[in-house]
This record gives sequence, structure tokens and C-alpha cells, in this order.
Amino acid sequence: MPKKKTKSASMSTFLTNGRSMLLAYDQGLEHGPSTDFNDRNVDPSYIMEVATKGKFNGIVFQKGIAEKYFNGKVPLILKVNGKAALAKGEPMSRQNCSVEYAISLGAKAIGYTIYLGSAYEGEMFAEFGRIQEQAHKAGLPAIAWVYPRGAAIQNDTAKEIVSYAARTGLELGADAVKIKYTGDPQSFSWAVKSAGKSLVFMSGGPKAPTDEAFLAQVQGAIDAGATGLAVGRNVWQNEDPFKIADSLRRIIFAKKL
Ligand code: FBP
Repeated sequence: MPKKKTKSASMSTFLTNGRSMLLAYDQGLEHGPSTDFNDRNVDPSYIMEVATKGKFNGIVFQKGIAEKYFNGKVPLILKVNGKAALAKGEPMSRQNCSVEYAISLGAKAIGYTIYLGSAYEGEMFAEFGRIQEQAHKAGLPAIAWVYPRGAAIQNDTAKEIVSYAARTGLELGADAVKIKYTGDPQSFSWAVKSAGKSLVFMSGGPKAPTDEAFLAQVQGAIDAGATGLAVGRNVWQNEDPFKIADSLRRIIFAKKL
């Protein structure tokens, strides 16, 4: 019998009992080193160590970091687009790495940011569409960071906007969608429902004032049905990234789906 063609790719490489904790480290490009980094976390080798010893299910790198620092110990998600923070105006994030090259670097999933609401959203929809098809052809899942942004967006954490981001990911074929937390489990559960069979990852955001405040957000997202968390600053800006990773694991993997 001919092998059945799949129309989506599995995220199973990144799941433990249906849940997941991903470490994001593309902020050097997105925000610049002086905004987010200190002497310790400016070094990508240190982040690789946090991902490994912190038992993350995946690490997110841009291609240059992957080429020079990825050690193969944690599954790689290669971000194939990105933008710097210096230019102002409507946001646009263009592809900078092919799916083929990402795979040659060891990627087990492809990541792509879409600025929903931007004047350029159509270009990002089209680019993600091509990338998603290439990734699926190679058997890799496509993860969409869907961030509502631009002059049309007043409040990027409003229930209606975050659920629109989640649904956009589903409609465009994302196997997983990374979205901002709405602030409470009730409203976030609508975003999770809107994402349908696309898995939902809560995006970490700037470092919360206390560990407790951040852990409460993560608990809320998990209670709302999220698959997990894709976090950067709240882990590697923490004084003790291994301790916070441990607390996150206890929340994320406490209940089986
Ligand atoms: P954080 O947990 O540090 O917020 O990382 C998640 C992430 O999506 C990164 O992948 C990306 O660099 C950053 O957020 C983008 O942040 P911004 O909201 O400023 O665009």
C-alpha cells in the first residue's frame, strides 16, 4: 500500500506526555544584546547548557547561533525569519534561512514569526505558507510565533486579539502557535479553543517582577489547555535558571493531557 501522505507534521519530538517546555534565544537579533543580555547570558554556550541541564524539550536559535553553538543535545527549532529592533514603522520579518539549510543544521522544527495586523501581514502569510509546505514535505512541523503588532493593534494581549492570533496559526497551517498570555485562564482558554489542533505555547515576555508572578501566568496558561511554554528572558535572565526551570517543569508536566 502506498504510504499515506500526512497533511501536518507531528510535534512529538518536542513533547513529554503531551506537554512541552521550549527555550527561546533569538533576542540578540530581535532586541539587541544591550537590551536583554549580561556577561553570562550573552554567551550562547551558556544558553545551550541551560537548555540541556534545565531539561528543556527544545531550543530556539537563529541560524548563525545554531551554526556555531548548537551541540545536538536538545532538539533544535530553527527560526527562519527575524528582524532587528532599530527600524520603526510597520513590522515585517523576512526569511533569512532556507528550510533545507535549517535541516542541515539539525533542525527538527521550523519557526517563523508573523506580525498579525501589520501592513505587511500578507507577505508574512505568503512566506510562512511556502515555508510550512517545505517543512511538511521534509516531515518537520512548522511553528508560528503569531504576534499582533503595528498601528492597527491597540492591545496585543486582549482576548479577541490573542484568539485571532491563535486562529491565524491554525488557518495558515501551523502545527504549533506561540502566543502571548491574555492575563487569565478563562480568556486564554478561548485562544486555546480557537487554535483547534494547533498546539498552543505561551510566550514568556519580559522578565516578570517575581518568580511567583511568572509561575502564576504559566499555571494559568496550562489550566487553560496550553501545551506549554516557549520562554527566554524569564529563564536565562533569572539568577538561577535551573531552579526556575525546575519550577516550570513541575507546573507544565504535573497533569497529563
Ligand atoms: P521571551 O520569553 O524572552 O519573551 O522570548 C519569546 C520570544 O518570542 C522570542 O522568541 C523573541 O525573541 C521575543 O519573544 C520577541 O519579543 P517581542 O515581543 O519583543 O517581539
